[in-house]
Amino acid sequence: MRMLITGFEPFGGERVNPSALAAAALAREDFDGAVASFLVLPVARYRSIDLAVEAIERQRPDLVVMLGEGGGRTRLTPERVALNIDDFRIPDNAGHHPVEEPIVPGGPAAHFSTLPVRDMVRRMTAAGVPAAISNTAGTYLCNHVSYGVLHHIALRRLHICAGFVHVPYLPEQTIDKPLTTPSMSLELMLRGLRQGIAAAMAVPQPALARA
Ligand code: PCA
Repeated sequence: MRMLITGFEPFGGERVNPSALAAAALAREDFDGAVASFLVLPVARYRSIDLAVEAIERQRPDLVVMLGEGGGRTRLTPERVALNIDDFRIPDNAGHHPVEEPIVPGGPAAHFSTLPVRDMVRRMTAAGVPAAISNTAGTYLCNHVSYGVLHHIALRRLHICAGFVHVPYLPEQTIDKPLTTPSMSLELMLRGLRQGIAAAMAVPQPALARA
């Protein structure tokens, strides 16, 4: 069983991105002998999808868990869906600032995550980690990469279970933010994400069978 975990580089004036730290830490862990690798994606339109797809084609993982910073969120949030729209609130790190543009012109309006989002949330909360299903990943890079990867998997009919999980800010990222800004320690994030990955690994065959 092979697993690819992605995170993002920092953006929006932040010095760190918790998703990259979590991806790197998780890839070093042992998940029942699964071989895990991680990739830190640029916050750059299309280049991010290209790099993720390239890694998928090279590694042919059974499971792809994409992580991103969801600043302002209180919980780990597995995303149910990715929309075919780029509507960036701020430019990406490469200066792109699309407004209401499709990611894949003519592509389906949305792709559902193929991760077991409900089981993931159940296991995360049972382990004492705040988590909830999210019904929108926004319209920035996280939604962009999620849609791009799910679209590639659908088009190529790959037997890969894939989806996106947003994580809150780390406590140290909130120092210069309003008093009520939520955050989560890396330790707690990892505890929850381990449960999420275990839930995804429990998805019955042939969903996880090699293509
Ligand atoms: N979060 C952003 C993009 C990169 C990241 O970590 C988002 O939620 O779209």
